[in-house]
Amino acid sequence: MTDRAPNSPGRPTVTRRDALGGLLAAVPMEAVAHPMRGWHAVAEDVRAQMRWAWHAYAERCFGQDQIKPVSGAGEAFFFPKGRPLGLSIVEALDTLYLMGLDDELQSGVRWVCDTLDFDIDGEVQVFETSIRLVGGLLSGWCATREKKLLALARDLTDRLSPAFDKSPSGMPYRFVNLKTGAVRDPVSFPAEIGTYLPEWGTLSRAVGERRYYDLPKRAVTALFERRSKIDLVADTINIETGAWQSRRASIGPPCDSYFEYLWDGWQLFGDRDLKEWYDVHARAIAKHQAVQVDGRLWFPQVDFETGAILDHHQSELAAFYAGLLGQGGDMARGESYLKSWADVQARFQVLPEGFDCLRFAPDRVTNALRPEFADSCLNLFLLRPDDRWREYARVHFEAMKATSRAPFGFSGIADITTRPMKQDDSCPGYWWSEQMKYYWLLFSDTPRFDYQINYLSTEGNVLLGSK
Ligand code: IFL
Repeated sequence: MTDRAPNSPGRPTVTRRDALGGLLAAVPMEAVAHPMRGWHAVAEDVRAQMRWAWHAYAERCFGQDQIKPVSGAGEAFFFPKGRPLGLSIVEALDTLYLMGLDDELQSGVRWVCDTLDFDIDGEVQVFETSIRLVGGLLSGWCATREKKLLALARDLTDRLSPAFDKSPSGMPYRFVNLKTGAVRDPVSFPAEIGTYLPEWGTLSRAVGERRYYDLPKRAVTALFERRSKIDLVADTINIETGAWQSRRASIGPPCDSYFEYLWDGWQLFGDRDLKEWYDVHARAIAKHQAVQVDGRLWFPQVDFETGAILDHHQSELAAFYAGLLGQGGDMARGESYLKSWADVQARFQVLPEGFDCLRFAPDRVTNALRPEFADSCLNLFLLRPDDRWREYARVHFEAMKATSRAPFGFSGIADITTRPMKQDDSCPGYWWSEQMKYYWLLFSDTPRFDYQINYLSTEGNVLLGSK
């Protein structure tokens, strides 16, 4: 860093364990009751599935953004009619490293270094491009120290920056043209405004330019300042005028990772503003959104100014909040919320995209190979290494194998209520970065990961802790 202010990126100051005030030091890894060999056998299975899926992708459509796992064709994520950006490769890099799949990693790194070029006259969604590609390139760089990955991450971040620079409020526009810097769409959402600091701050540290930290910090500051009197944010805002476009507060999309990155910014960079803002929102959410239904903890949507409940829909994506609650120091609610989702898993085998907590029934029957449940299992495990989280995740993994394995990889589910479940022939890029890594870290005890001091982004990218 050239010019470090008190709140700018520095050494990591808070680990997941510190967050619980040292209480966890009393729970050594050796206390895990299940025989290690049993968990390691599950880990070997996870790695075998990853290797198999990688080779199917490499043989059928290497370099395409995604594979269609039922038909075996390639699929675009960024530019339907243009150049593919090898999204699945970028997302997989650090997972391959952690699993010790070094030949596969080498072929992935080679493809990225030889092929990727972001000088494209085309428009991308800033949020998705940052969490997936900037994060994937940075975590690949953290794992391999291949300089070209860092250079590509920086080039791409520079191309995304006009979305912030051109905004009167500092909150980013949703879309930017990678070549011209033209921006579009000022009507945005908390997650798309506040999910940048860990990636851009890591870049800031790596290249010694604080601008990469300041841009997303300004965005998140502007959003937090617009919270309601009861300390909630609504889910839609005009970033040019600063006017809210909705009254609905949610811990799920499109707000979810805004909360996550407040905590993460504190964890990674020791930025006290972010911890304070996280705590303000966490208290308000606990006060106005937490409800018990049939003995289970849920978080309905509420009016952001009055706290009145608007609906009882629960997005599967909100399952990440169990892990975040634990990280933020509220282990009791974190455990309880994960148990609610584990009950849904036990009843329906695969979590539906949406769930009505009053009826205890799906209200959206798809599942886009979602990783959030496994994400929370890992986060709680890192805080308190307990077999419960491994067992929840093992059930999740076994269900995925039983229902999502397709001829050329793993597929999302079109309807989790049918038997057999119908697959939807899609494998989102995050599958390579998220649940496969979460399972592996939960079961393997790999020496390539620092289980004490680490950081995984919202997309599962390891920005700290690859060894
Ligand atoms: O891109 C993924 C990431 O976990 C996220 N939101 C949705 C995706 C997974 O469901 O932040």
